[in-house]
Amino acid sequence: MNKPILLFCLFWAMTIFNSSAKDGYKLWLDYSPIKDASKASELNNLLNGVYFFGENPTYEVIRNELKQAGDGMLNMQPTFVSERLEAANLLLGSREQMSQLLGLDTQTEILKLGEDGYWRGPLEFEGKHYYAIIGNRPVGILYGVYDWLKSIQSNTFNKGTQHSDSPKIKIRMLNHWDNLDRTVERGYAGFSIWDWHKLPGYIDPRYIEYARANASIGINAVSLTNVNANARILTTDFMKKAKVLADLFRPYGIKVYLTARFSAPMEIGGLETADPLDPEVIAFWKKKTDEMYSFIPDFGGYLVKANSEGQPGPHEYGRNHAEGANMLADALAPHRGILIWRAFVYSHEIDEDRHKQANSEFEPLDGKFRENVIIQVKNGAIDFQPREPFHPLFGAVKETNLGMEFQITQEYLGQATQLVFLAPMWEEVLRSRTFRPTPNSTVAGIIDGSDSKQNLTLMAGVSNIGTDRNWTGHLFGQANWFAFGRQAWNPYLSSKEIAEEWIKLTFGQNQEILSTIEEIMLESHEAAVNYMTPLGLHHIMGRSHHYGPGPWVEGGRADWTSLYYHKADEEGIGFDRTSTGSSALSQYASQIAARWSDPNQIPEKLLLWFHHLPWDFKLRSGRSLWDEIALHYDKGVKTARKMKSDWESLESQIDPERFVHVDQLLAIQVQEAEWWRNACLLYFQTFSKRPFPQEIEQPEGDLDYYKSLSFPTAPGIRPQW
Ligand code: GCW
Repeated sequence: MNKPILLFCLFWAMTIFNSSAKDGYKLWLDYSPIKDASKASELNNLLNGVYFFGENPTYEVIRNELKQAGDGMLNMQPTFVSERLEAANLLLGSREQMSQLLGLDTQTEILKLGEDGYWRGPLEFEGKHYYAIIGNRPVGILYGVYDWLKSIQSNTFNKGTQHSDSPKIKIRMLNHWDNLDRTVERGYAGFSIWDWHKLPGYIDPRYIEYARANASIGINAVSLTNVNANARILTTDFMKKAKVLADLFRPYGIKVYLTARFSAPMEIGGLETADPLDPEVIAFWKKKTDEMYSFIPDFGGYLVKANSEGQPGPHEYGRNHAEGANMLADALAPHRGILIWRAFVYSHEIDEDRHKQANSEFEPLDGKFRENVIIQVKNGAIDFQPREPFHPLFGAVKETNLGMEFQITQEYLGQATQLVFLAPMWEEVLRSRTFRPTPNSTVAGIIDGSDSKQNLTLMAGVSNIGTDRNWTGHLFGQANWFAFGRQAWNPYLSSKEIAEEWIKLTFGQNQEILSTIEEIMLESHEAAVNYMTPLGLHHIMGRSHHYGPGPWVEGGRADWTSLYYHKADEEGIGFDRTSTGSSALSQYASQIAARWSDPNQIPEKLLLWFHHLPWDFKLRSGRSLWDEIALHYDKGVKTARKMKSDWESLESQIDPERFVHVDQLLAIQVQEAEWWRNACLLYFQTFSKRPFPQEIEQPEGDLDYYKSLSFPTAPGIRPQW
């Protein structure tokens, strides 16, 4: 029997015979037993006397969490004491309720932490020492509890020191691209976890596990449905279903949002138009929205994709995005609802570089949107590519609330067969200097309001969650869900810190495991960029499913072909976005435009995004462009192989279930990396007509073979693509 099959059988046997098999279902909330006796007794002591100030549904959630934590970490059940402060060790409550126990300084400090912040630390009251977790609102206390439990699991808890934290972004949101029939657009982890058919009567236990997981990383908003929206979600029947989810999520501090299809007044309202200035349309949305709030009093609001990729929108009626968004925002405003309008708009009918279209549409509308509107902007101007320069809208508008949209699901980044840790990519975007509105502004500073005027702040991530037992298809997809929550809470965290947190919670404290997995994770994104789209290449994936390489994709809508983006010919390769080309660079601050217009000054990782250059153009290494492209592809493959062998070095230290799962997928990843390299280099060689550099492994295979591959059952495609 070959090794993978042998390992698989072992894994199967473990799963069958071991009900507590590590199948990833528990995510980072595994609460594994504490081995250190003194730490165990410290926690035991705290859990033996948990005192809540007052009552609240969120406290029930906390009690449940403490029970699970006590059970997992100590094999004990906490004792909840009520009315007897003297019997308590761990105090939980709000600043107001606990004010008589807190000095003025601590009270002021906590007050400054705002709605979702928490303070935790030692307290002395009437001669007795306690440990306290305090927030201004119950959800703050919940966040404090999760943070405290995390510190115990990762062995950093110190009872004697204080710790406080609060999120920098107000709305920390998952966007599900889930359809009502449970298919998931760009979802690679099975079907949608929302079982609309069985709602409202049947509550899947997963809903609660989902809410716990999100709350544990600070996520406080979810849009349940696909942005390619179905108006049916706004019918009374579906509102009743959504209400059940909203009620379940409320104690976890999570608000429900839904996607609104712009043409809903026609589809479910019987109107002849969806014109945002039409009084009947306005009345439809007002009535619909009032009805929604009668079911879900704290409904978050609507998320809208309009006039993009065939979705209906205000343009049909000669209205602009502000007129469309404001009409919906006005319907939501009396209920304090938020309207999130996506900036991902482009049309093949407009003869303008796709990179420029969103900026061209939204910049002139700056200042025209209502206060409760947020424009949700993808991190880059094209579409979640393995690497994109930051979107020029960040910095271009000054009077408009901008939110960030990242894609957690790995549509263009290996889907669920590849381990690609996305935090380094997000970190790169968040730290990018925009030079606007001030010379030191960064993307993070704009979206968290510190470099911009906005109070209403948002970070959204397109979910990678599905019905797969481990939630995300690839175990390491969990790290991306986790990282998204952490970066939405604090966009200045480093990907290294986040990786460490996740590894400790998922795999424990062992130093070798930690350093090996951390290295794998931190090199994985650059590796994927190298074997897919190095040096600024982009959008050269297989048609529609975006699985694997497809640099030859042509025909049909130009802006959905690869040729549109790489523009390879016998002269050279790359998209000229300087003033001699599409001038997309002029949408950035002048400091950036000036530097990036020069192929010798632009960061090489973005070179071909902005320049069309000859094959023998010399890079900073002294090598030709062609050689560098080839070397990057080859390097990507070599890193993928190294990731696999590094993982294998941990075989004796990781439980067989998770070891085998990841090991099999890494084997696929290596094959896919080789496929990418071979297919792209053989294809580009037909233009460059140059040999491959000696030092690389010579790409093998036959270009026609690669071109002939087809994947009609690839996951995650919506039927009409
Ligand atoms: O990334 C592209 C996807 C589409 C998606 C679209 C969007 C929801 O290929 O599947 O549609 O972006 O973000 O609206």
